[in-house]
Amino acid sequence: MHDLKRVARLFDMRADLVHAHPYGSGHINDTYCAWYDQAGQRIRYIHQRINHDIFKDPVALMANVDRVTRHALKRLTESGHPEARRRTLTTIPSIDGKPYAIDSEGNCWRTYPFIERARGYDEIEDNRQAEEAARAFGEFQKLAADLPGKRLVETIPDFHHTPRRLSALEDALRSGDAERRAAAGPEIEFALAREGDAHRVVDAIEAGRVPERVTHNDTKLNNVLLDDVTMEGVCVIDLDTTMPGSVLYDFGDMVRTACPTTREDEVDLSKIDIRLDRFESLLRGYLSSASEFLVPAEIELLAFSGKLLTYECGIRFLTDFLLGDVYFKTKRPGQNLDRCRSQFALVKAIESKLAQMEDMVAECAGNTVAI
Ligand code: ADP
Ligand code: GN1
Ligand code: MG
Repeated sequence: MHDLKRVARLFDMRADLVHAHPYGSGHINDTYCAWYDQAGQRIRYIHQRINHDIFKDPVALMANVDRVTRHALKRLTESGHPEARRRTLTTIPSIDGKPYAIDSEGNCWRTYPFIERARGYDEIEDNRQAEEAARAFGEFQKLAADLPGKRLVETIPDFHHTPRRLSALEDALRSGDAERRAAAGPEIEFALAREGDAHRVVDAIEAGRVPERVTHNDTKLNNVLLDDVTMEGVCVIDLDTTMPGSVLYDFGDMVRTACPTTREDEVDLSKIDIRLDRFESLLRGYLSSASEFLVPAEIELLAFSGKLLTYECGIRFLTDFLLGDVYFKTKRPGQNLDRCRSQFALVKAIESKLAQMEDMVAECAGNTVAI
């Protein structure tokens, strides 16, 4: 737990800190919910320490976030949206007017208003939630599409370059712990056997068939907050990886997190399957906002992207397990290996239903766009 009183003093808060506590279930940053008193009214904010072991240039990252959120707010206010500031993250400036503040230990902090009456779901409860979340991510991509100015900075280079993720696994096999390597034998074999899949999307991007766009790149379902009452997707959060990418990375990660029958670290692999009804809801929601800008090559790869991103995430958990759990936060020993196993079980489930998923894409896209 950091000293939040000191953090609060770095920002232009206009209210007094009452109490702060760790918040959320993110794997990367240190997030705190902080209650403030403003002339007798209690309001809360999010203070977040950016993990600078993972994001090497937090200042450049915050320049991205600042550009994207200002652009979103401009569009929302221009359209007369009555709750524009609930529909996008907005940064509270530091006392010297920056969208972030650096503390005396060199940590980079940011502060967001707390988005009230909404929450993110680690496990989706029904199809409506999946549809609304996917629609919100599609809207986010649409909004980012006309972001003015230069290309956004790549906050983590090659973030979704699956072949390079596989190379990183091969490096970890050489340098990682021998005992852990022995424990993960079948998973290592599984990962290496699917090398061909790893290339499919990056090859399509390199060939110019799939365009580079500004994408979110971390569309885990708990990175969109859904309204407590209407279930509408109100605000896309966790913008650290918003940068040049492919819509396939975004849609694929939605499939990975919305469609399985279990949690990301489920240990009973017999319970893991992919829900096709949920996949259909995701598709419907996503295409309702994204169909107007998607090109045929992107649509053709939508179902496959679910398999790819699940495979890639499994590789990343496995690599981290071999390297001693240095990247993803863990709550128990072996959690990254459990996460890897569940991702690979999901890959298998997707493989067995991929043809059906592809038919669903063709049908749903045929109803919404002319391809
Ligand atoms: P991480 O990169 O570690 O996943 P996130 O930015 O996703 O960090 O934040 C962690 C959690 O904090 C989110 O899953 C969400 O529950 C909550 N959260 C983050 N920002 C806000 C906000 N502005 N309003 C309400 N909740 C938020
Ligand atoms: C991390 O930050 P969070 O918890 O939303 C990770 C994603 C992974 C996800 C797996 C910057 O997401 O890429 O898919 O864990 N974020 C980063 O749960 O690496
Ligand atoms: Mg998150």
